[in-house]
Amino acid sequence: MKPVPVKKQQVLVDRLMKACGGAYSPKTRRKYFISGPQWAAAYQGQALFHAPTRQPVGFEEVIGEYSKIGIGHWVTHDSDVIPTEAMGKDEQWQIVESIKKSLKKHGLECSMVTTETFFHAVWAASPAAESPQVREYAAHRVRNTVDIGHELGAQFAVYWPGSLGYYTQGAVEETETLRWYAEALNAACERDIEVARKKKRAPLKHCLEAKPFEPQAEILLPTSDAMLAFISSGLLSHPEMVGLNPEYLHELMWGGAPRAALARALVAGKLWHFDINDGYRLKHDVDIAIGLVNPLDWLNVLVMLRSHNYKGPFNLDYKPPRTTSNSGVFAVSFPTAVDRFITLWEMAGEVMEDKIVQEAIAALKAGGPPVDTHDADAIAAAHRELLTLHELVAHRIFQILVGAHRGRTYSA
Ligand code: GLT
Ligand code: MN
Ligand code: MN
Repeated sequence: MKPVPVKKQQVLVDRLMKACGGAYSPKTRRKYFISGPQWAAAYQGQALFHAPTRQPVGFEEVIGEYSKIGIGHWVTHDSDVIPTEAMGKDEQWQIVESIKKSLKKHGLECSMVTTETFFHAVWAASPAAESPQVREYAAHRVRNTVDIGHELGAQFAVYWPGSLGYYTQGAVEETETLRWYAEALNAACERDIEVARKKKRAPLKHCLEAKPFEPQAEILLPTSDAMLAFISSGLLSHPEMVGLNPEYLHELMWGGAPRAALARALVAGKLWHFDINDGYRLKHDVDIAIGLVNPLDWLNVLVMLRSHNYKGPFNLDYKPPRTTSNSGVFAVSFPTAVDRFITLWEMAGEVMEDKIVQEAIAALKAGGPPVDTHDADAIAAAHRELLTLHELVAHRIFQILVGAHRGRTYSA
């Protein structure tokens, strides 16, 4: 193949995108509770060892492009759209007004708002720092996010306390820091109760998001399980208002099984919001798009969520790779991520309805013939053949993933 002139590259990408086929219409995409973060589309590819590879984009463009794709919900950090120095001031409310106009114009809803408590220098010692001034400022920022959330019509607020921790031990006393962090959440919940009453709206659902490493070296709430313990620790004044926003990759990062982490959130009644993406175990937060690394695991995750009637949002918290261009973000990254999600979601429905899977699981639950239930050897013998079904079910789910259940074969 000849070198591709710069002028022709975008056309080539568009043509191959079309050739991929299998895209859902924007109308179909809008039927799912999928949200697109401002920060994901606006991510410029920068990192500690990486210069940006893309130009900045503002909320107008992101909302407009999400609308064209068929992403029905938009989410944001306060600081993604409001300069830190304008927080809580008149300028903030002017920006919020123009966001409202833009959402209305493009037919999107804001489903979630989140406070940035990790980027600015003020958070160097975390939002629950020793200095009461920092903590008062943190309370101000989360209260302000609650105000913005209600103004934009959001249902959820998310908190990612990734800077709650330290690099060096000694100065930070962990129990004290956790108490101080709880105070910030309490401030948010108390403000929420007030504003919701005034505006005659339901209070927001406040969701904690864990990540096991980054940006602190040691993190005080590193997993969703740690957060469940924190919610029921007695430190929160309104634990019923606080739940979880697990992120698929963040559970993988510490070596956990995302499905099991979600199960623990489900049985606690705290699975309220879900960040969807993909990546690798025991690596940094690579935020790859859903299904590009672990499609089979994702299929199983969605079977679980469908069978538990999860109705919360699926938030596309992933970072388009640095190799993708500005136009590629909206032409390739987001539509393909949405379409893989929908495909996996619908496929999960097929798994649930599959006669072979159903019969195998029913048989496993029926068990073997009655034997003495105090006799381990007899019980094992009574189930010897039946238990092969575990592997058979896994194989069947793989067949559904690759379409082999419909007779599709893969050979020359
Ligand atoms: C940050 C983090 C994400 C969180 C965002 C919400 S911030 O990008 O890595 O996983 O969801 O604050
Ligand atoms: Mn996330
Ligand atoms: Mn992440």
